[in-house]
Amino acid sequence: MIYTITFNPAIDHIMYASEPLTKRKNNRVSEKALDLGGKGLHVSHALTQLQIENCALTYAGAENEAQLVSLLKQRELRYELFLEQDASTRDTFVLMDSSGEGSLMVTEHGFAVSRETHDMLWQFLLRHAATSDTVILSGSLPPGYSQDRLKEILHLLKEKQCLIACDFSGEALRTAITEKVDFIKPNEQELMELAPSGETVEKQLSLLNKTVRYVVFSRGKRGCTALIDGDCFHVSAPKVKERNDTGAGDIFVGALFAGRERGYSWEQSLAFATGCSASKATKMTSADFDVEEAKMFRAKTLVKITKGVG
Ligand code: TA6
Repeated sequence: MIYTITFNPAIDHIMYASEPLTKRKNNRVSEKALDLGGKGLHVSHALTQLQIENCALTYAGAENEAQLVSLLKQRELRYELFLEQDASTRDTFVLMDSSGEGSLMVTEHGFAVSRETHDMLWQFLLRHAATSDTVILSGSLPPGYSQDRLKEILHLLKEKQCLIACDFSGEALRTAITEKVDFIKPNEQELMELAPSGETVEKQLSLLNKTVRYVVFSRGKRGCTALIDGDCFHVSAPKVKERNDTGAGDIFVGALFAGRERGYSWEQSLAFATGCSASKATKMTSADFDVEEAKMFRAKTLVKITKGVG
């Protein structure tokens, strides 16, 4: 079983302006959509689309629970909500235009999670997580959610010997590394924040790989570099007509672990994930991708393998 954990879910309001977005002007929306927001929920969407058994675990605000549940059901996710009373799940606004220069995302902080609600998640994992499970923790932490609370979750999952994958940034990413999780996926900004200036990317990745078994360095439309058990995979992404890059990294993570669940090699899983992520970028919403289109993009993905980091 794969569990995803979303500490800070969101409701994404996606708006498309037919003219280039301009400050000090009333930019008219020609298309809009609502979608699930929060990285772990997107990972679960990818796993569900790919028929991989999974359960999305997420904190949620009780005030607008119905809105989030409606989106979870639309995407046919299996989920467990850990409700915070007198709180609302945050909104994210994703603005795009015809310029093709990517999306502009504006995200609220979200609600503070009480000790009681945190304990509900911890108790659920104590009862249900098993050694053969993969647990994917993604996205930002809620306001005031301490690293100690994150460590409580990670320590429990390590005691259960689950495979722990973290798609975090900032302090949470540092915690994941010091806690020696199994997988991280830093992007360029996150890698730069992690390591002292002047270190080459290859050196930084090698150092991380001494602590974390699987390190995937995400370069967005330029593909990724993955260090897996001493091998280095350089993956180039196919060129696509981008509509909305939001969620592409999350779909990559979901498809990567879907590939592993299907018994694909790491090389095959990385290429498959790249194809799915590329398909997502061609869609307007935060999580849609087309499985058949992904296979076509996968065929255009190149993977070069070198021993160590070359
Ligand atoms: O990765 C896409 C996304 O999950 C959007 O859906 C939006 O909700 C935002 O990122 C939330 O990011 P955060 O890092 O705060 O979890």
